[in-house]
Order: sequence, then C-alpha cells, then structure tokens
Amino acid sequence: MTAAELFVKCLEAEGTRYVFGVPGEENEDLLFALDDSPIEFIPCRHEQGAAFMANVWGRLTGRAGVCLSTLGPGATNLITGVADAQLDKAPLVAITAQGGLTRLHHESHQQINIVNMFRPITKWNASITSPEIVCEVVRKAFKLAELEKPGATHIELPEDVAAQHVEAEPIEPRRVRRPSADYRAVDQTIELLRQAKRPLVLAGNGAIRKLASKHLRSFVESHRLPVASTFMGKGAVSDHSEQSLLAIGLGFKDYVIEAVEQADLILTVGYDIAEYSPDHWNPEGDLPIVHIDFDAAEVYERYNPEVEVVGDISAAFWELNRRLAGENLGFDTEWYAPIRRRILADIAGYSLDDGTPFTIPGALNIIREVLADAGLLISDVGSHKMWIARNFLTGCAAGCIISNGLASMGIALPGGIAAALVDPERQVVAAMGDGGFLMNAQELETAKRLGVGFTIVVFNDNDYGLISWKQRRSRGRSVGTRIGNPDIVAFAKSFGVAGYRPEGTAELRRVLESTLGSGELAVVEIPVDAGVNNDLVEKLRSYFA
Ligand SMILES: Cc1ncc(C[n+]2csc(CCOP(=O)(O)OP(=O)(O)O)c2C)c(N)n1
Repeated sequence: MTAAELFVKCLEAEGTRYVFGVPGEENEDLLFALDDSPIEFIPCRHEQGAAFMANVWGRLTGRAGVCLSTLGPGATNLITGVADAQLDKAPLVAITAQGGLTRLHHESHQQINIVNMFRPITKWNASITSPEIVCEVVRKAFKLAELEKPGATHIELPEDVAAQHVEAEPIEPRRVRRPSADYRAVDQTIELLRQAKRPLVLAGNGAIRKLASKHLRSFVESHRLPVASTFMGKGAVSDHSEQSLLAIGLGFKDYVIEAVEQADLILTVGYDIAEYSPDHWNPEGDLPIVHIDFDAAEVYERYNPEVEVVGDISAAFWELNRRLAGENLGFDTEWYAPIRRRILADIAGYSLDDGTPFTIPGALNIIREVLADAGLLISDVGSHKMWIARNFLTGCAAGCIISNGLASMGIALPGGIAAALVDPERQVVAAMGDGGFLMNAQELETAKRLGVGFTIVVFNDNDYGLISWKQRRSRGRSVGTRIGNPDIVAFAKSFGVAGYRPEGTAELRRVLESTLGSGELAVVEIPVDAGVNNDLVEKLRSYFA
C-alpha cells in the first residue's frame, strides 16, 4: 500500500468520521485513499471554514476533529481555525500537503516552511519524511491533541512520500487514564473549605470537559456554593440551579463581580487564563485561590493559588464529595441569592414587546424560550458574544459554545455545520454579527450540499459592533467600524437556503419555532438597535459608582 493509504488506515483506527478540507494537487494520493475509505471527505469553501468545523467537532465530541489543506496558500488559510482550537483547548488534527522532499531545500512553487509556521500554534507537529513513520506520527498527533489539556496538532505529508510503498499496521489507540490529584492537595483544599464562609466556584473551559461538570454539580449542590462560569465554562453548572450566578467575563464590572468581591475563597475549576485575566477579577491579587485543573497554574502575578489540585477535575470532585459526604461545612448559603436575583431580573428586563425594535439581548430571550434546553447555541465573536455570555441561560455543559481563547470571528457558521453533523437531532442555533457572518458565509454552500439543518441568526447592525462599543466607551465615538451588507435574505436564498427577516418579536418566535422544529437550514436576519450596548455600560457604571 502507499503511505497515503496507510495514513488513511491510521485515521480510521483513530475513529475519524469526517475530514474537512480543500483539496490541492499535492494531496491527490490522500484524497483518493480517503475515497476508498468509510471516512467522508467534506469539501469546504475555505480552509478556515474547514478548520473551524474540525475545531467545533473536537469541542463537542472530545475526539480530534480533522482538517486538511494543500501546501502554501491552503496551509496559510487553515491557520486561524487551528490557532483557535489551540487557544480554546479543542482537540484538532490539521493535515497539510507539501511539495516532494527533493524540492524543499530550494525556492520552489508554493513552498513555504509549513512545519515552522504551525509550530507556535500547535501542541506538536511533524513532517512525514519517510513512509515508515506514518503510524507513529498519526498516533502521536491524535494522542497529544486529545490529551488534557487538548489542543491542535499538525501533520505534514509531502507529495512524494505519500506515493511511496510501505507495509505497516496502524498503532492501536489505547486509553490513557488521567492522573488524580495528590492527597495532600485535597487535604489542604478541605482545610481551606472548613475555614471559609463564602467560597465561590469560578468554572472555566475545563469544567465542561471529561464529565467534570457531573461531580462539580453534585459538590456545589451538596454544599450550596455559588458558581460563576467563564464564557467557555457556561453550563458547567446549570444556570437554572439556584447556585448559578451565570457568567463572568465582561471587560467591565458586571453584577456578578459582587460575588467575587464578597467571597472569602475562590475555587477555580478548569480555568484558562487565556480566556479571562485575573487582573479583572483579582485586581489586588490578594484573593485566596484553590486551583483545580488538569494542569498546574500558569505563573501570573495576580494568580498565585494557595493550593493546586492538579489532575483529573472529575476525580478531584469525586474525592472531595467522598471525603466531605454528610459534613456540614457551615458556609453562609444565603449571601449570593440577591446577586442571582439581580442578574436574572436584569436579563428578563430586556424582553421586548412586539413592535419595538430588536435588540440582541431581547432577541436572545426569545431564542432561549424557543430553543430546547438540551439544544446548542454557538456564538461568533462580537458584541453579541458579550450578550450571549451574559444573558443566555445555559442548562447543560456544552449547551453554549463560545470561542474566547483566540476569540476569532467567523467560527459560528462553520461550527453550526459541525454541530449538526455531530448530532443531527439536536436543535442548533449559530448566532453571529453581520461582520462574522460574511467572514465565512461561503460555507452556506457546504451546509446546503451536506443537507444539514440548523438555524443561523445574523444580528445586523451594519457595524463591527464590539469595536465601536469599546471605542465609544473609551473615546465617546467610533471610527473604522461601519460596514454595509448585501440583502442577507436574498443572499441566503441565492444558496437555496431559506431566509427570513422577521418584523417583530411574535414573528421571530414563529420563525424560530418553525426552523428549529423542522430542522431546516435557515438564515434569520435580525436588524438590531445597538443602543443597549452603551446603556449597559452606563447602567453598570452608575450601579458601581
Ligand atoms: C478574525 C477576527 N478579526 C477581527 C477581530 C476583532 N473583532 C472582535 S469583535 C469584532 C467586530 C464583530 O462585528 P460583528 O461580527 O458584526 O458582530 P457585532 O460586534 O456587531 O455583534 C472585531 C472586528 C476578531 N476577534 N477576529
């Protein structure tokens, strides 16, 4: 068999179902080998779209999503989605082609050093310089991509190596158990909990992986601790639970910060500093912190935990639950209820009457009503992300996907395709701004061709809204943010995709009930009044004055 055929056998052994990509001349052998395999190659319309599909596939399944490009321009196009997976801790394997080994030492057509280019944005990468190493390289790429903390890896397959003959068998993937926390770290945590009156859990991205949320939930429910989640930790503990204080992470003070200010111990769980800097929630650097995570804490001036419980998060909470079963830790249990009530009342206050102009938080309240609790909202990046994080009540782990590490625009539409492939029965809404929509709108064709069904909501303010929001806060006006748009409904229809522009809240509710109920692929344009953005800033400024 050829090295390309062996490569595909290795992908099969890893359980790969889809390879998202754009073909090139230099990966012809691999494409034909894929054609002879049960793995489906999904031609995408831009490599970035392919990488985002692999990224969201990885996030939702815990198994590496796979994307593929040719050499040179295909590989450079892949970069944003791969870097996003790396910073957001999504398991992803990127495969790129390369020219033959005999032309890599000199300047040649489309040849750039892809391995060097991908190195800073991956956990590990390698070029397959000989057919004998195919099995090891593929196994290592998947193993490292999926190992906590997950991320991106990259494999380069040069054209001439792909065609060479080889006889070998894939290395069978075997399960690696994650280490459990050291018992002294658990002891110390229990001591700190026994002294605390108002502990608070800060649940991050890691708290929704590897069943961590199951044991975390039972811990906070038994001992009635409040939980604030970062944008990527949303749903670790259900926002319907009395313990949830919803999300933390705006760049300015929001109601939830009062809980951090009143807490006497912070337990961070699966917290990624890339997502939300401690400078925002621990400005004096003096809060006592217990760090519970798969990895040791990053060194950071304002984040120097008293204890680091390093190992499997789920196992750490299982152990804490076991050791503290039946014990009354004597926490104050009423202090955070007013904060939760304030947050919920604020969200409800954005509900719109029929006939009033749409706002993002108003529309989100309708989406929340219509979308099943077990459904999924994927956010793009922009002002809408802030509102989704802050206002969208999430009932289950991975019920709301937000990119907040690299925080790249353009993830939501391709992400919706991946989500619909992961679970065709699940209700999925991909919500984005007009800016992010047109960054990867070409993937509407991919979605249509695949026959996947999900609802794309485009909040249209003819603006790079988050940037003007920020500029107005700091300078009172905005520059370089105004944009125009095509007729979004007509644009969707030109792809053969249903398009809607509801006139009021009642019509929006009807449209969403119909698209989510039928599972049709649809684009719903919601023209929005962005005045609420600055109103929120003013409201919170006067609240905290
Ligand atoms: C790929 C990429 N380019 C630029 C940015 C910087 N950025 C963050 S939000 C934003 C504006 C987003 O505008 P839009 O998609 O219309 O959403 P809105 O803010 O209006 O809700 C920009 C330009 C980014 N995060 N990612």
